[in-house]
Amino acid sequence: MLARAITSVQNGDAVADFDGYEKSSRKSLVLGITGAPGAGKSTLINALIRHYRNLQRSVAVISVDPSSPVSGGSVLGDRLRMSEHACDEHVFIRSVAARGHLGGLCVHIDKIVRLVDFAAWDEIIVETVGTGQSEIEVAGIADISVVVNTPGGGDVVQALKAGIIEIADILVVNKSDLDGAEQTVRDLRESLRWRSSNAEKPEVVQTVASMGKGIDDLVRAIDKQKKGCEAR
Ligand SMILES: Nc1nc2c(ncn2[C@@H]2O[C@H](COP(=O)(O)OP(=O)(O)O)[C@@H](O)[C@H]2O)c(=O)[nH]1
Ligand SMILES: [Mg+2]
Repeated sequence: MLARAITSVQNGDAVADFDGYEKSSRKSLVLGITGAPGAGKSTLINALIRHYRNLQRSVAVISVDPSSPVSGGSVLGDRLRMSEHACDEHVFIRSVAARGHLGGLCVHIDKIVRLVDFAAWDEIIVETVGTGQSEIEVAGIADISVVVNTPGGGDVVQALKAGIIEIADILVVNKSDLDGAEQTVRDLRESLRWRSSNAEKPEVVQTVASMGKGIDDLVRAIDKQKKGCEAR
């Protein structure tokens, strides 16, 4: 029913079965996972799903596919990365196309998130691919924004340029099994000094998503942010 309703939203059709979803108040916090293609977002989400399922919590994941030639295989890739949960009825995974909304998120992403929330999932995760404006947009939808970086590759410089550091609640250095991870952590911490807001500095967490390492640290950082959201 939810999958069908999302399709209706995407097509601009009326949504059956979810009366009043647009006006209902949000129940679950939305976790945004953003970062460059290949940073390991889907692998990280797979590990998070595993964690939340161990706690008997249901998880819905919305992956925003940029539909660009560069990352054309991302829909398949995301599914593949999370396939161990494909048969779990308490896990809902849906890819939505960004559909030409230039460099940004799917036009209806806010409605889709509302629908998912209305359908009462405990954990809602939104994955966005790309660098730049789309991350800023997802931050507007997410209650907690996790920005995924990797060692080397100039990610930090890119992130700074795009203003991503500004919107991050938590910074992850994934692929910390690769050379240069410590340096990337230092670069990120350094870049935080330039953050304009007086708000608490985001935590920098190291992970090796493909091996499930550092997930506990990430969850701890997320839980801390959740407490902050609930207090507000
Ligand atoms: N070495 C290493 N590779 C990883 C790690 N996490 C993910 N990967 C690999 O990085 C590639 C891209 O991962 P994916 O989760 O699809 O990235 P996404 O595009 O950000 O969603 C895959 O081949 C993963 O197996 C990690 O911690 N270390
Ligand atoms: Mg992905």
